[in-house]
Amino acid sequence: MNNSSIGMLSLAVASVYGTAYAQVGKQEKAQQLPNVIFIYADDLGFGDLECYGARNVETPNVNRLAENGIRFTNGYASSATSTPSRYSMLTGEYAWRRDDTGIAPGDAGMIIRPGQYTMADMFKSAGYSTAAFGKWHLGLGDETGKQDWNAPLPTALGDLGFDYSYIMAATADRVPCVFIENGQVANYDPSAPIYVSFEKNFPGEPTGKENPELLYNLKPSHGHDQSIVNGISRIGYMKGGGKALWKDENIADSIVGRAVQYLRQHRDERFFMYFATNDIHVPRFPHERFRGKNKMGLRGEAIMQFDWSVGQIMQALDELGLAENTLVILSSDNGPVVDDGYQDRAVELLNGHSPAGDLRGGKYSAFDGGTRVPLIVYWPAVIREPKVSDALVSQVDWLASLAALAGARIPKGNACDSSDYLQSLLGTDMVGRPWVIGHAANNTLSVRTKQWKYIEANDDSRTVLEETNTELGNSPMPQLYDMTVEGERENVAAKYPEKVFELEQILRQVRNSGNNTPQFTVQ
Ligand code: NG6
Ligand code: CA
Repeated sequence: MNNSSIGMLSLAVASVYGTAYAQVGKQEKAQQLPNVIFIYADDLGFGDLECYGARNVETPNVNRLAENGIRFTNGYASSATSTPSRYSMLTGEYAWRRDDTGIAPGDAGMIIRPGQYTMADMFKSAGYSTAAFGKWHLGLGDETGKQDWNAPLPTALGDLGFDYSYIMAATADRVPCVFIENGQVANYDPSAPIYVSFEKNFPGEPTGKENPELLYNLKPSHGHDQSIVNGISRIGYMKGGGKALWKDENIADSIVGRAVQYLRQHRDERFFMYFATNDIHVPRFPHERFRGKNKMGLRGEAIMQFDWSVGQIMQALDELGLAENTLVILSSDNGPVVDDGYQDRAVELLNGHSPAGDLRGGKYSAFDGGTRVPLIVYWPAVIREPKVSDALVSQVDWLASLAALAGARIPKGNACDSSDYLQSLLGTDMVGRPWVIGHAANNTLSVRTKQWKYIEANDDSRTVLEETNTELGNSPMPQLYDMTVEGERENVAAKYPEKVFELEQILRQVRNSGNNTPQFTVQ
C-alpha cells in the first residue's frame, strides 16, 4: 500500500470511529474493523516504563506507542495478582465473585469453564481469528492435579474461543516448565514423560532445598525451592520433559517468534491476539543479549526485554502493512514487586528507580500500587491526536468496550461487570468510569473515584508483606484517601464519614448486584 492510500484508509477509519461513529452503518463499520492486539505484561509497575517516568531504563518501543497513542494515568487492572486480574479481563466478570480464582498452582484445572463467555468468544463471533501467546495462569484441563501432560488436555484454550494458543500453563516460577500448544505439550519428548505434583516430590528428583549446588542460574530468596529446571528451582514438583523443557533465557524469543509467525500467517484475516509476556515476572532471566546492559541488573534487563518484545510485534505489523489499522492495548496484570522470591539483586540495584512511581504499595496490595498500571492505547488509523488521559478506566471494561467496537452482541447474563467505555479508551471521552473497583491478594476490595480512594476494613493484621517488603494497605478500620492531595498518605475517613458511607454503598451495590452498570454520581 502506498502512502496516499494509507492516508485514505486512515481518514475513512478515523471518520468511522471518531465522533461520527454512532451514525455509521453496520456494514461500513465491519469493513473497517481493526485487528486487535493486547500486549499484557506481568508485574510491570506504574513507574516501570520510561514514558511513565522510569529511571535507569529506556523503553523506546513502548515510548513510540505512547507518543502516538493515548497514555493513561488512571488505568486499572482488576486485581493485584495475576490469576484474578486475567480472569476479570478475559471474562468481564470480577474474579472475586468466585472463590477459586486466587493465584493458581501450575496444575490448576481450567478456571474459566468452556461454557463461559470470553473475550476470545466475543471476537470470534465478530469474525476474528483469535490467538493467545505467553503466560496463561488460568488453569488447564478438567480437574486440578489430574492432568495427564503426556496427552492432549481434555479442555484448553480452544474451548474458550482461542483458535490458536502457544502458552505457559501458569508462570515461569511454577511447574510444568513447558509450552502448551493448542492443548498439548509443544515439542513433546516421548523419551521423557512429564509428571507434575504440587503435593509431593518424585523419588530421586533433586530440589532447590536439598540440592542448592544445582542452582547454577538463580537461587531462591523465599519459597521457590522445589523442582529444578534449567538451574532454577520452582514452585511445585516436576519430573521429565526432556527437550520440551523451556530455557528461561529463551522464553521471550519463543513467544515473540510464534506471535510474529501468527501475524504473517493471518495478515489477510482480521485477528485478535492476546500477547501475554512472561516479563517481568520472576524468575527474571532474560536472554544473554540483554545481560549486563542495565544498571538495575536482571529486573531492568527484563524490562528491556519486554520493550524488545513490543518492538518485534510492532516491526512485524509495519512490515506486513498492518500497523495503521491495528488497535494495540498495552498494559500489565498487576503492580510491581521487587524481590518476589529469587536472589536476583533487584532490591540492591534499584538505583533510585521507583517501580510503582509515586504510588503506595505494589503487587498484592490494596493500595493503588497493586492495581494502577501502565495503559497505552495505540491505533494510528483512528487516534490522530496523541494524548495523556486521566480518565478512570478498568480492564474489566475491555470486553464490553471492544464488543461495541466489533459490533458483537454479548449474550445476556455474561460479562456482567463489563461496561462499554470505548470512547474513554480511544481518548474521545476524558472522564471514564465514575468509580473503579480494586481487589487485593487477600480479597480486600477498594473503590477509586476521581477524587477518592476507599479501602474497606479487613482483619488481616499484616501491614507489610515481609518477604516482598510490600505495604498491603490493610486496616481494621475503613480507609479514605483524597487522591487529589497526596495519594494514599493520610487516612481521612474520620473527617468525611458521609463520603465513606457513599463509597461503601457503591461497593455493597456492586457486590450484591453482580451488575456494575454505573448508577451513582460521585466526584
Ligand atoms: C506467589 C509467589 C510469587 C509469585 C506469585 C504469583 C512465593 C513465595 N511467591 O505465591 O513468586 O509467583 O505467587 O504472581 O511462592 S502472579 O503475578 O502470577 O500473580
Ligand atoms: Ca502478575
